[in-house]
Amino acid sequence: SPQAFQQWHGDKFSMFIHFGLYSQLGGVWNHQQIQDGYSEQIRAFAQIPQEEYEKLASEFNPTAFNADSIALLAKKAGMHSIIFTSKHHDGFCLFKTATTPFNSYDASPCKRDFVKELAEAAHRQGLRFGLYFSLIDWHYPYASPMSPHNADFITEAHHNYTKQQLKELLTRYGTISELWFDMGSNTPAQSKELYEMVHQYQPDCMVSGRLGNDQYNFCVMADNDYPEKTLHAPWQSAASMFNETWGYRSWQERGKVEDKVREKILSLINVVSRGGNYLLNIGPKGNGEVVDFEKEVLEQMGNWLSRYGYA
Ligand code: FUL
Repeated sequence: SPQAFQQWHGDKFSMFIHFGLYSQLGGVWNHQQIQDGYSEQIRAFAQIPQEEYEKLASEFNPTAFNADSIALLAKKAGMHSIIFTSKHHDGFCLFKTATTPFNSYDASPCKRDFVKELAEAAHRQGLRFGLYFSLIDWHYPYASPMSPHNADFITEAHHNYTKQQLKELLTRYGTISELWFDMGSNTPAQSKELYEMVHQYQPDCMVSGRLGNDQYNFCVMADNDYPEKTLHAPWQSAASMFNETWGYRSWQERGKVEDKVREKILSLINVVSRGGNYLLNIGPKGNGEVVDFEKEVLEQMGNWLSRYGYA
């Protein structure tokens, strides 16, 4: 609806969070820095066997993950919503689900539902809350086999599995502002079904273009990409702090906070002045702690915005 669009468009600046089992590795496997590919996809790039990767679930206990302080940080940064990786390509669910034991509540000592924690914390801060959801799944046994850059097709079993998880996500956590589907090779019928399902449970939820087959409420640029002119469809640019990764990378060269603040403020202005929404990512460490550098960048962006009356 036009109202849902207006509301979403009003977000302008939002926080993306990539957090999962991969955060514990921080871009390192077998004492080696894995240079190829994004660190959230380390399972594929380092060819980590499934059993080894599953062990990470039994060690996952991010005691420093504090949803309230993350929501507060987003608010201080002048952001209006938070989009969280409910499930990335590795298939590990950061929420309690009946569909698979491979989730942070059942497979991990922490027994936590991070979607719930963040949804509640965001809503408490008056922020909107949305979900990233990967349409490829490297853990689900009846999906197409792992490939770092796409599945050949989505099997019917996998599509049904997705629908069950989506129903849980859309019915248990209050209002979901956007569903950031990623990396699907859906058939037109599969995309349409998911699109309709989202609106059945959450009429005002905005669906990302990466669902495929023109079933969307807003377009997403390629990763870290900006259009060269004003677009007239609803659109969003999603950016990581460093182009190389979205998930935590322990050995990332970060440079100076001031330089990053300037770079990201220029991107924010570029996007928002052309009518887009800017989604800026943080990748907390495996223990759940927000990287100091990223925290400082966001705080300083917020200071700048409030100095000019925008936050
Ligand atoms: C991409 C994914 O493959 C990356 O891992 C990341 O999640 C980015 C935001 O979207 O398509």
